[in-house]
Amino acid sequence: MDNEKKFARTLVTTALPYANGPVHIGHLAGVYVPADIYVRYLRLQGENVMFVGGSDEHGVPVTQRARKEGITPQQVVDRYHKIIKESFEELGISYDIYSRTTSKTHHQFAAEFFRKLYDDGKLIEKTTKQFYDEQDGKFLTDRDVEGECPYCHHPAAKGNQCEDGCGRDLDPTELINPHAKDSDHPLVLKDTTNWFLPLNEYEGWLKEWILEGHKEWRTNVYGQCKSWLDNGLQPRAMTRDLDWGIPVPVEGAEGKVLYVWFDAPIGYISNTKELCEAQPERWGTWQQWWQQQDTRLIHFIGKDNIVFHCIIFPTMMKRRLCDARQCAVQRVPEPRGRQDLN
Ligand code: B3M
Ligand code: ZN
Repeated sequence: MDNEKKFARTLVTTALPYANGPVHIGHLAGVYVPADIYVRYLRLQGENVMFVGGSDEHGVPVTQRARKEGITPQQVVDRYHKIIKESFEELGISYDIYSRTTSKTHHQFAAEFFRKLYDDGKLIEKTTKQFYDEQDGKFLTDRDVEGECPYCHHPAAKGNQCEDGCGRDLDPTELINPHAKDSDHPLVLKDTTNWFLPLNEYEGWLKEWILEGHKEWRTNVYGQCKSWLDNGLQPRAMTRDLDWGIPVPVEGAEGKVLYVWFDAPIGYISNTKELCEAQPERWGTWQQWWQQQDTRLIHFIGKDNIVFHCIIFPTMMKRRLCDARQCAVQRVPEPRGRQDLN
């Protein structure tokens, strides 16, 4: 593995499971046990390794669970974070830190991360049309809209993807007979402004960095990245009209939060920070782990998470932490079996 280069430290992360249910055997077999075995192996080799995990406590999966159970999102994540953390402990997954994205450290760090991008003019402000439930007075996220798939005509495609049909990525406005997932409230399309990460501006860099620089990535990971890059990248929204999440730290952005796929990978960094601040003599600083050329970064993820870890997060990092990501070598092991992490 990466034999050509000597690294001073290795940071291993595991996908942050949504705290909307317990972890199951698929998660464990596909991500957490392999990561733990790998980390234990590195430790036995005398390597300086940090093993970082945590719960992903924002996003629609949590709000959906809260709605289903008639409790608040905070109650959902408190319940499941505890259950998940205890499962990992009982199983002997040897994390150096297992934290959560509702932690104060993470909220502050993710908000600052966004704010720096915003202040540096690295985000695009765009107004788009989103489905709005006038009865409840709120926007629906793409996943909360359902309808018939315009391609394969599956009757219950989700607004973001035809998950149980042809698998295509969708825009909710493409759906035939769009309606709210959990109610029969009529929907209207309404303008809303959000902030986008211009992935397209990074296509050249990503092509070089991934397609030339990381030929050692697992075949399916490399292949999926190549297909994304060949199809051309579009600006991607990093904020959402939702009431559960990290508030967008910009004046006039009330009622908007950071997109969960923006804040969750930042969780790897804020959890590193939390650990470094708790034991600086043992771990040093988070910057050493995330911004130095001699750090090796390895993500263990599910296959649905490839684009976020290989394209979006690196672009965020490049924009925010300058060229750090160019230095940290990232490997994404091929997930085994289905990791139904959603
Ligand atoms: N929680 C999605 C999933 O569980 C998401 C992973 C975040 S990793 C930064 O599949
Ligand atoms: Zn379809």
